[in-house]
Amino acid sequence: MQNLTISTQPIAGQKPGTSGLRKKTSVFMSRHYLENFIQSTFDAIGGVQGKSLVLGGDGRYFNDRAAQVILRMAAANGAARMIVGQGAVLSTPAASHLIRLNRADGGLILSASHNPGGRDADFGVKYNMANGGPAPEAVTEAIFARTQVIDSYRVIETVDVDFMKIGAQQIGKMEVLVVDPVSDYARLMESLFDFPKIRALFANGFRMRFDAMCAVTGPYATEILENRLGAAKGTVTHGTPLPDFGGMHPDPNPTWAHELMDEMMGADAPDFGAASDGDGDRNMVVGRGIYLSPSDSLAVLAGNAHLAPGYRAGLKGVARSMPTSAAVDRVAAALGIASHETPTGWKFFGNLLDAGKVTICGEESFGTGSDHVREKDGLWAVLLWLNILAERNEPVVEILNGHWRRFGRNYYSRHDYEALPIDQAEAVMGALRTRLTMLPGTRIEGMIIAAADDFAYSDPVDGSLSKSQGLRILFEGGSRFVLRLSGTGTEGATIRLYLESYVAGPEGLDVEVQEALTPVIRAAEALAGIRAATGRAGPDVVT
Ligand code: G16
Repeated sequence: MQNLTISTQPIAGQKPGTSGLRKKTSVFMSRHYLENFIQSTFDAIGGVQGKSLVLGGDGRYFNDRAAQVILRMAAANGAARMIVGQGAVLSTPAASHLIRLNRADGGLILSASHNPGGRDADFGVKYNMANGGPAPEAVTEAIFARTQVIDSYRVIETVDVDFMKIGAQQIGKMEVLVVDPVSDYARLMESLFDFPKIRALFANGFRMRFDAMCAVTGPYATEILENRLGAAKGTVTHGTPLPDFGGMHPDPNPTWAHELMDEMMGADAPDFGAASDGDGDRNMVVGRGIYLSPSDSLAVLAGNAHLAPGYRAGLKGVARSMPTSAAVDRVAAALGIASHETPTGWKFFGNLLDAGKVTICGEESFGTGSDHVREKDGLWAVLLWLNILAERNEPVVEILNGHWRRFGRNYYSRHDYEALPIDQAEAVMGALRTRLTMLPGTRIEGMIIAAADDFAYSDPVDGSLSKSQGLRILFEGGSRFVLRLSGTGTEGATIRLYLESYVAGPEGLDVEVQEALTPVIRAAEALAGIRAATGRAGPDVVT
């Protein structure tokens, strides 16, 4: 066993995006690429001497090889202990929980989330802090700065750790503790939700389909839904995690989870459907014959969370990312609690959760979670829905309609223009940005622009300022559109166009979504000209 210092050179482009560093798998597998990023991470957090870290990933191609390299580097850098999920697998929320449960100093999560996996697809690495949450911008910037000057990394030459063997092993002086990836997480879920009540729901014939999309949630969902809650065997489909996710695109939205959508919209559909993504932090929920937008799901969960034991004391506050619809704000107002608006990225919720200002958070990008961990949590959202359904004993469609009757409806959709040339996408953003100050007061498509800005966020806890977080065009009456560039892609640029229109009701609550949004869609094209500038006939993905 030899402790080596390997000379290296900076590699361009190792800048973490919305959620860690995501690149093509072949890029991560190229010489020194992973090692440079890991050593830079260790250096940027003040070294790992004597520290304990959690390590796991979503099981995608290269997950196990990368985990072996990281362990050898952690040992060479003096780490005291690494807690690793069996098979080097952990869902993102389970990793967050393990960091908190074991009071670890942080964790490394190997995932490109909802991006496809495989040798020709995507890979990613993310560093999480001692609170269990994604590193804030100050830390990711320090990591990036370090990648630009790195000249060596440390690694121990040794045999592989046996990732399948539960228990303690050693690499030199460093302990490697391989743990069951599911059991601690399942215990946490049992502490938050009324399992006997949900078990009774299933025993009374309630039928569900959970599409794990050949990704990491399979074992978690099978253990919790089928084994502990008594859902029928086969409730979980695509439940075996595969390195290439079986060729599926593990992004739980109506486009990519179309098998689930077809079943839920078909004859004899189950009562409730759900899907999760590559690393288990996203969720899509579907009722029989009805799709719920993530923004509506967040609002209903916030309004009904008190029905679950873990939230019976009420919510301290809620938070949503800026592009997420304002539906949850209306619930917060009714509950008399604050609703915070943050930039896109779960990392922005961390301070609010740590400071006890919010209990539940959510994003339009199919993420919902609470203060039980510091990541969004797909299965948690599904279980909270199940707990609510068990308490209310009403179909999903009734709950949703009742919600809209009470609060009004925020019609909402996101149009994605993917894989655009970067300069073309930046030109679209730039052109709209320069016009922002001139727009207020303009009448377009029968609506008047009330305000237009480039969203900036001042963190109420640490005062940090995050600028340029999306262009907002706000109309009088609550309609708006938002334009921003995705920070999670690995090819070209993706423009996200977020569209929202509010109807107070009682009339007009059941219009088809794209139809209800037509004036906003037209106004967005007139003002931002995405189709005109890119030559695209329309968006690639509509959610
Ligand atoms: C990540 C972040 C989310 C964010 C989403 C979309 O999700 O964790 O907070 O909303 O990306 O980001 P973008 O619009 O920049 O692509 P995940 O599930 O990919 O980790």
